[in-house]
Amino acid sequence: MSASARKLRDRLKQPGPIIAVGAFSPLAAVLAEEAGFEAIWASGFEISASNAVPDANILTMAEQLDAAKRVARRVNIPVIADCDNGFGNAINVIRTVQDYEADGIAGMCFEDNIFPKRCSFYAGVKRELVSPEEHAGKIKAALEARRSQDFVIIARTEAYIAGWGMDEARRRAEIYADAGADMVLVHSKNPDFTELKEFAQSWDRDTPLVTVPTIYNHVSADELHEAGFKLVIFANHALRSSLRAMRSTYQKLAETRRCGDVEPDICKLTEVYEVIGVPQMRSDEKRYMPAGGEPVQCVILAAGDSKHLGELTADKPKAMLEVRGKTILQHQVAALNACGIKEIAVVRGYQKDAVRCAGVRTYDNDEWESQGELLSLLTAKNELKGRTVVLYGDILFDPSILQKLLKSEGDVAIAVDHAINDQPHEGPSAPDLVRTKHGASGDNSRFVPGADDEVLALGQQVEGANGEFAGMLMLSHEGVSRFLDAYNAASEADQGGAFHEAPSLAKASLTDMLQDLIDRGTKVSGVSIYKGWSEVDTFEDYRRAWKA
Ligand code: SPV
Ligand code: MG
Repeated sequence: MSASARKLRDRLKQPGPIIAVGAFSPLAAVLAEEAGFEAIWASGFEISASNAVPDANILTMAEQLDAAKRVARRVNIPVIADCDNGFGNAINVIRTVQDYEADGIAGMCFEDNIFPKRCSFYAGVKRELVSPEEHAGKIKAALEARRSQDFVIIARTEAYIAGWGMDEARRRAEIYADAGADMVLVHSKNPDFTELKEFAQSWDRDTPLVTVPTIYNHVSADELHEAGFKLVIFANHALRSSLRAMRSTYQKLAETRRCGDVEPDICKLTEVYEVIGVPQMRSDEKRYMPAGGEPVQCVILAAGDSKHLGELTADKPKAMLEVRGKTILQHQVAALNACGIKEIAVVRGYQKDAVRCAGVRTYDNDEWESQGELLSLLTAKNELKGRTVVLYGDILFDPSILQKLLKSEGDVAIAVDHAINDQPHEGPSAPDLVRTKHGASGDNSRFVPGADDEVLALGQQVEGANGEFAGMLMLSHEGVSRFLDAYNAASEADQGGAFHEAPSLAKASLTDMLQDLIDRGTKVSGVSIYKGWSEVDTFEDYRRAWKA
């Protein structure tokens, strides 16, 4: 907690003026920090006004502290709190210091107004000051109450404000400096800066001076510094600018009764999102939460027939094979649901009427015999809107693989199983091989589960492969448009010839299209996995699936 007090202390020792700017809300404070201010002034005037009450000790100490600490939590610059008169006498000051310091405030200022106070600027209100001796007692109480010597105690005199002139202002300022205050604020509402300038120039104590130039506002921070002030407080300008902006927006809305009319004068929603950290939240969700926060849909490709399972698939596609009491499709739906994916579409073709499963929509590729997976996927084109997972319909997999895939930052990401080096693929059909950037040498020592490794090539005839495509693809919003653009370009250029490893674009598989994307310069991320999935292509695969 004392880190911010230390920061303020260190800064005060450095040359040049330091400007503290009023911020009455955490949002305002974030903007102040963004603008480059080095400190925040938790202004009693602003905090009171933002609660629609006068600055006259109407808010309690706890309310003022709450506002200041919420500001302090959101910024990395020190917060100096305006503590009015310490919210009471010297005894109240003790608790005020302890609580403000404990809540991460870097320093506090309190003035020699009586309790309850009146804002320095309100005209025609009762104004009384405590004796300088009483205020010195409060300063001593504050100095002894702080836990860290870094916590900055600013003593403020309202002598000028109360109309008592230079001599009383100086007498009080000296008493407060002698009592040990770290800084002394001499407040004035005289538009003519001459008198205050004279005060500062003739100030002969080491205690640095503080000023609030709200009324002598033609004087710059640098001129104030030149005159002898170290800390300059721009106390209430954000509150005043936002009041005017809000009033005009409300008036216009009430007049026109159409919210679009104020749109040109207000910031975009996205500007709000940036300031409040929505981009950060997005990446935190990816890092720390189970996948599935963002709506994701899935398309399962189950249109093809099976060449190696004989009678087992005579009346149904592989997706409808039963494995341990559930069909492969039901296993897939359960894994998708476990990852928060509820929007699931299945592309049917071979024995389409046998494809039945609760919680899925179906699309039909009636040309399944003459078409490949790519065109099957495109029959469900309506599903390709935002983040989309595409699954082969004959794979069983552990939901943790899907979780890893969903966490990928890549626009186009596939699950790549690196077990292939240790345990060569068995069975009659060739696996979908993958060569990735880091593992191109076949060295799996760099294998990090879930890590993204750029895919350089994929297909059944890939040289130097170090992984196998596990039949799981994820496209981000951007990935979907790249995928569709690439397909459209390929389709325009198509003259019926071979498309990558396929005899034609019509017969292309997913891997052909992915290779095409790579060739067109789109990065395909390979999310590293090691086993945890199986394809059901042969009797042997099917037997193993039952064992698992
Ligand atoms: C505040 O901002 O609340 C101050 C400075 O105390 S002034 O309003 O100028 O008194
Ligand atoms: Mg104040």
